[in-house]
Amino acid sequence: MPRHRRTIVFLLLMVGVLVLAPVATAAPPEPDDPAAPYRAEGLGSPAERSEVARSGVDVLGGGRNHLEVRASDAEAAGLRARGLELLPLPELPLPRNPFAGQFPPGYTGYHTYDELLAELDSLAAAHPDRVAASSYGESFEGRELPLVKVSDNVAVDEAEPEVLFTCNQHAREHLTAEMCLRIVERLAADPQLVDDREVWVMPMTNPDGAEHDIASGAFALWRKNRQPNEGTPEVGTDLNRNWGTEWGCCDGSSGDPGNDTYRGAAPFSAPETAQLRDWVDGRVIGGEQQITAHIDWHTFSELVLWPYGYTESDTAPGLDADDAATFRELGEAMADTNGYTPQQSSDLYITDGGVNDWMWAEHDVWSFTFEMYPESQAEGGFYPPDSVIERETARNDDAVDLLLQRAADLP
Ligand code: 0X9
Ligand code: CA
Ligand code: CA
Ligand code: ZN
Repeated sequence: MPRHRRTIVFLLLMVGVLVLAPVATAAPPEPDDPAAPYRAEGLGSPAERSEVARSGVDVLGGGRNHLEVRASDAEAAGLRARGLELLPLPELPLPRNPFAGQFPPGYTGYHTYDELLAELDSLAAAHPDRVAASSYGESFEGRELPLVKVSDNVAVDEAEPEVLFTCNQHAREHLTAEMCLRIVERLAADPQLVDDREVWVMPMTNPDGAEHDIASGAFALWRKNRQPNEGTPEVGTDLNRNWGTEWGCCDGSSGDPGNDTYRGAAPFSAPETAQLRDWVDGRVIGGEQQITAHIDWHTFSELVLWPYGYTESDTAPGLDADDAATFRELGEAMADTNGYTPQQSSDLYITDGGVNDWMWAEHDVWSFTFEMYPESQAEGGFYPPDSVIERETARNDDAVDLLLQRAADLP
């Protein structure tokens, strides 16, 4: 190519880069789901709510008489054809993010994965006798799965009741990572609380998904992990449908890799659930599971939920009437402290392959799901601004303390 032509080609390339680059960073593509939020009214029974949850729509949250969902036009028409009343909800005015990979303005109080690890390290450095930061494995994309132990004599495995808190199985539920972080901070600062307890915290059990949710210029509304699904372009498994107890039994999850509640190709097919399982299995020492109680934190709807999720029955194999009564009593006592609504998880809608069912069925761990703030999509849904973090995580301090207290004398 003659020299002047090369120059022209070079100049054209430069112009292309200059024109395209700002477009690529300032206006990233919309999430590829054009669905809109709705409130589905008049769902007075768990069966009706489960039916809607099964229809393929993205369930955002729910309560005693309703569900909030994201539905495409076709899905909304289908639900209406079944006689359902669908009220459009406001689309959140979510900010665009000028800094890909960071939280946008109004959200910078939330921790990215790197910021979370740095915070855990600095807490461990500040309280070396009470806080130990480590990892229980690696995510699909190779991120360390963070694990924190908080206890007196933290380096020693003492004969103390052990309690586990897990956060952020669902990527877009960022407030939950802040909840786990607060638990670590508060227990680290108050030696009395962990004098005779061993508290384990997994603040980000789905780091690939959480990072993906903030990776572009807009929140991705991402729920699952980031594992590819063989033979399809669809990415991700819903970690809270991938657990091995009654996996896929009851139409409480999806077999479609494109669905938000895809259960995965097999129980524990996600490295994130498999390694969490292995770690909990490893807490069986001398034939005895050391963990007595567990909360898996989610957003949103302001609920306290307990097993089983796979069946509407209050009792089922491994969960008798006494167990059900204890779950209810403890769940209600915790809900009394934060104003959430307490119920068996299947009273919301049926889910199979959820973590609570496995924790109880496999290890007799008193395992709860807390669905945090807000109550509704109308109050921010999965994306409330960082100004609520302090208030809405502190709201659960008493419930956490109560669970720690009760962990000593649970059956
Ligand atoms: O569906 C879930 O996994 C949880 N709700 S969320 O909106 N955060 O995705 C609820 C799990 C509790 N179990 C049952 N409802 N059965
Ligand atoms: Ca200890
Ligand atoms: Ca111990
Ligand atoms: Zn969730």
